[in-house]
Amino acid sequence: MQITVLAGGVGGARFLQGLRAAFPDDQITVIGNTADDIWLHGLKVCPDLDTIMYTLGGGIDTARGWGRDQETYSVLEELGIYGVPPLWFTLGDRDIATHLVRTQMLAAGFGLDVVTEALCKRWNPGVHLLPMTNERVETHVVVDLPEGRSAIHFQQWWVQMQAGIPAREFRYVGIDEAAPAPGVLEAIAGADVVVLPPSNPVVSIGPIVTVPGIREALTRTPAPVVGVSGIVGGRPLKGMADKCLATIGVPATAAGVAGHYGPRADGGLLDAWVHESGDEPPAGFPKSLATATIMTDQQAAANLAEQTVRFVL
Ligand code: FO1
Repeated sequence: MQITVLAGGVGGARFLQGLRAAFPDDQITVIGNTADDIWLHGLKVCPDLDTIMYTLGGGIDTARGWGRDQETYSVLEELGIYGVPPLWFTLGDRDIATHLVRTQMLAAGFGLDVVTEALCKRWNPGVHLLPMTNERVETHVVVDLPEGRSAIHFQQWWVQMQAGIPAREFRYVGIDEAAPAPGVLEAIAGADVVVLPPSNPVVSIGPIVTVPGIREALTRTPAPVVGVSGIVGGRPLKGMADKCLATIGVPATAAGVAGHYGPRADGGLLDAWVHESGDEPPAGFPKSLATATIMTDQQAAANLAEQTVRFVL
């Protein structure tokens, strides 16, 4: 069976661990968000691709859900002593090696898809990890700073400001010029099932489905498309999806997110929706499943992933 998953960072990676455990003999292709990417100290950092690669490859810092395990921070310390910013984005020494390999391969002219494939040869994540596009796309956040309204990089809003000031608007800079990376459209058209896991609907799933051609591929694929809520009882399980949803005027509820993605019959993305027992089912969906969606451990993630796929097959 071909399972295709559109995924962002921590929530998506945890779901993918469960999916791989539940369907060990099936082909899983992941279309990873790259709008979180940031150039720092001359290095291309791809947080969502790396979180998926490290998590499934066994190299993730499990406490944080991002970055490497057994990490050291000598380079960052030295940058601090040199007084070279930014220092608010914690890059560990092992993680920097990944960005060095990626940056030199990009400089040699390889596409991000080829770079990601090369990095995955070492990590062997057990899924086929594709960037959503090879072109540079960055989510910038419009905020009101003392000096006036400004657009800052998503990571600065998310990490340095901890999303502490309201985002007036999210802009996926470069997305109009982006094309789906090689293999992306085929992975959607040829899937037996497509899953939108509990990743951030605005800054993770949002950019992926905005890459020209991807939304159309999702509405056209013969495969059932099923979404999983990352919001339980009106609260995001991880991250700050509620702050992002407020910016686009979507209620921070499971039903609100389902409505935002929309039922396929009305031109939306989803055939089915999986949400936490006790949360409101979404209106207008032919199929919705109420179950345990909190991935407290790998078994819970595997149970959720298995139910999500079996529910629509
Ligand atoms: N998140 C933080 O909250 N603080 C950090 O210093 C930080 C560094 C970092 C370095 C590499 C990486 O791959 C991810 C990192 N993240 C950090 C997480 C990152 O902001 C998020 O993973 C995504 O961008 C949101 O999904």
